Amino acid sequence: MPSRKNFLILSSENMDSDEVLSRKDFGGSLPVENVQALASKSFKDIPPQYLLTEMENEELFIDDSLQIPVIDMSKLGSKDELEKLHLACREWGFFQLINHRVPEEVIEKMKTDTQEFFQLPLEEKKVYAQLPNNIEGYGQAFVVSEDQKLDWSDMLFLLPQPVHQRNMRFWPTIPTSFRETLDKYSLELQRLTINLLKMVAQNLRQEPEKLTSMFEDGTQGVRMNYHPPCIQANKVMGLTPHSDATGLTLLTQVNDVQGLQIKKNGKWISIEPIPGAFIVNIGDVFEIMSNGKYKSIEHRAIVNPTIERLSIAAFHSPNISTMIGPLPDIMKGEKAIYKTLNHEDYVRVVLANKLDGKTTLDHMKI
Ligand SMILES: O=C(O)CCC(=O)C(=O)O
Repeated sequence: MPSRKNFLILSSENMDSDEVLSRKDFGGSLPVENVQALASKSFKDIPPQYLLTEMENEELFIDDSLQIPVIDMSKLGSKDELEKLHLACREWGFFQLINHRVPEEVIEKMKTDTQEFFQLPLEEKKVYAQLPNNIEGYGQAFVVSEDQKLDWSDMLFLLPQPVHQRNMRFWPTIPTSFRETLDKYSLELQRLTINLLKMVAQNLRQEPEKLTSMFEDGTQGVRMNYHPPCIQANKVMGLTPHSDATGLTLLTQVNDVQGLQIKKNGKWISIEPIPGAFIVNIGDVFEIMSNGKYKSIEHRAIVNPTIERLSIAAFHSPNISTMIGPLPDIMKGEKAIYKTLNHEDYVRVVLANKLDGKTTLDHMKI
């Protein structure tokens, strides 16, 4: 059996890329202009596709008096911390996770390799550009029509888990450590997700193994976001308001530039990341599985007028054989408020729509 490290190398060298690409595809995103390149040009007016409408601009009311809960992973053996986690998932859908045991050097290396990748000349990054009908690669996600509004950002999206389905075609080789770095980061975050789910299961009165088995061999997508600065930052959006269509997201802010905001009681709250913590959020799949008990919250990323902003979001979903619907054990006889779909059909619903608030959940409501 090849070791994990060897597997990584074998994947990149031996996989026939046509073979990988001919796997069941779920559609992709239309190609759009590179925003980093656009932002480096001097232009008088921001291209109209990026301009927020007046209504979107009015919606910028921010309440800075609140912060999301902080959960200490090392205390989750105690009833009080477990209750705090339950409340965070129910009332906030977002929390910061400290003492999570992912080694600091693994996180820091992931951050520096991501920064180095986005600093490469455009032509070098384009080697990993998205291809038609494929969601992985360098570009933008969720562009489904020629005339939709665009985000002021570029991204590199990869699917590191399950390992045997990795498409190394899109994994950068510069910086030279990138592949190994992402391999380590991906594995640590997958492990952390499973450990966190064991705690979540206790709170939902679920057998932990029943829940975790759905996420073992599950899908993990890692999206590295790059938001260039914009002189008229208040006229553009780094990442459109959306909820995550997946199960559980672990987010790292790469550099010290604030930008993430979440919607609470109709107002936007700016998140202040705690150094070393992960920002965790409940995704739509979890809201569906918990039949609405846990909340998948709308969030967005705003742009800084003078400094670039980078973040890394790791999305965790159940394995592809899991049906997406309310879990019978959690419902205990109550009426389902969401439909049940097979996972592949669910992914198609997600990718057919542009990123827009909670549209996926609207499609899934009964
Ligand atoms: O950049 C951020 O802080 C948020 C990223 C995010 O929401 C996403 O990638 O889906």
